Amino acid sequence: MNHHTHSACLVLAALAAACGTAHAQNVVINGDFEAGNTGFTTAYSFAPGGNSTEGQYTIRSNPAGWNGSFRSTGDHTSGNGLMMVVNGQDLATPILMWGQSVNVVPGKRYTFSMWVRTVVDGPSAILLATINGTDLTPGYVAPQQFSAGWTSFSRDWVADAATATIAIKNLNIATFPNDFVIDDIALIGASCPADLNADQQVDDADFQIFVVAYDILDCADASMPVGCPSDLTGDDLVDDSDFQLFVLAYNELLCP
Ligand SMILES: [Ca+2]
Ligand SMILES: [Ca+2]
Ligand SMILES: [Ca+2]
Ligand SMILES: [Ca+2]
Repeated sequence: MNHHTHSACLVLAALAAACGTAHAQNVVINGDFEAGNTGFTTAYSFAPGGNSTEGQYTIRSNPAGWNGSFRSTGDHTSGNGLMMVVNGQDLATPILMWGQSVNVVPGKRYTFSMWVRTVVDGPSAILLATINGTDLTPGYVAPQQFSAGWTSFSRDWVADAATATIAIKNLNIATFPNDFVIDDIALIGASCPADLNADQQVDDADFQIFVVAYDILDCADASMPVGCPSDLTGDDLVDDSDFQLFVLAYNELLCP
């Protein structure tokens, strides 16, 4: 492999740390709703004054008071911030509850996550996130009890383009109760997955680790290192598609 870019980057790093530091960043805008009713699209109806029917939502610091049946809870971010309060709709087909397009790095692995809390006891949200048309299965069935508190789920996704168009739907199409709040929607890139020995560089030492896993191939093989870290695409195989991602990181040398 060609190392001329490596030495250049090392010189820059020595001079000014110009090659960056490792930091996992959420690329979703206003995923915590602290900026209010902005930054996302939805097919639900915004009803800030109060809830009169299914299919409405608002952005509030407490679901109680918006609808007389909704329980009182703080948001997930801080306990005092804002959240999206949703009265699940009763249409035959789930509609877009929350959507946003964000910039991502092609080939990079991301983790999508969000938080939900049921505010009227009974069958509640079944949340499914879709990115660029790919369903991040399985959908998440929220606990039916308010007493379960805030719960979260996460799903991995490998960027197939420079833009991620995220669409979150509630698959529960029942009228009642199907009432819940959501908060802290996130899409966070893996900081440096090809750095297999965790020294903040992707170099020959990592390549030697990768090659061993590549020769084994199957993550289910007993001889594969625990967790199969060389499977950069998350398909339970260490093959050419992982090698292509590894090479991209190797050419960068330093972790972002
Ligand atoms: Ca919040
Ligand atoms: Ca409802
Ligand atoms: Ca390394
Ligand atoms: Ca793989």
